[in-house]
Amino acid sequence: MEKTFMMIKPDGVKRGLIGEIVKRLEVKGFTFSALKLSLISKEIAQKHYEEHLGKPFYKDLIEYITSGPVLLMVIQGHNAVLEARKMIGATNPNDAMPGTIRGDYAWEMSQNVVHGADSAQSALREINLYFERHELI
Ligand code: IDP
Repeated sequence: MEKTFMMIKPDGVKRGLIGEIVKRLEVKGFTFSALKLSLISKEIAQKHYEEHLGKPFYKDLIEYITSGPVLLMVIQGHNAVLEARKMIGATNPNDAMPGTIRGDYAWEMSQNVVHGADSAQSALREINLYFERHELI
């Protein structure tokens, strides 16, 4: 079993998509190691997205991700990182296939509903950034 990190971003929470997205993950067969509604601080957001520092969209990205509650998730399953990324779809919703979360629910790159770690290494880094050890079941 592999663990990965996912987040329902502020636009997803505001639009009432928590249930839809959690249901998709459950029906697929993922199990949950942790689920937490949270308001992310600027400091944590900057750590999460440090690879994008200096890019034209960086400031807006930090403002958006800290603009409202997010749902933080640690999910587990076989090849969880890859399988979750497949379910999420392409970063740009215009390129995301129907049937993927972004393909079905998002229109804009800057408001693309969900985040999923892109490698096992990122998953570990992001899980440690958002969760204490005792929060993981
Ligand atoms: P990912 O979320 O699919 O892993 P990343 O390249 O890590 O994609 O980008 C992180 C987030 O930054 C994206 O989900 C998206 O919200 C935002 N982003 C990435 N590139 C752009 C862009 O060119 N314009 C606006 N927002 C962007």
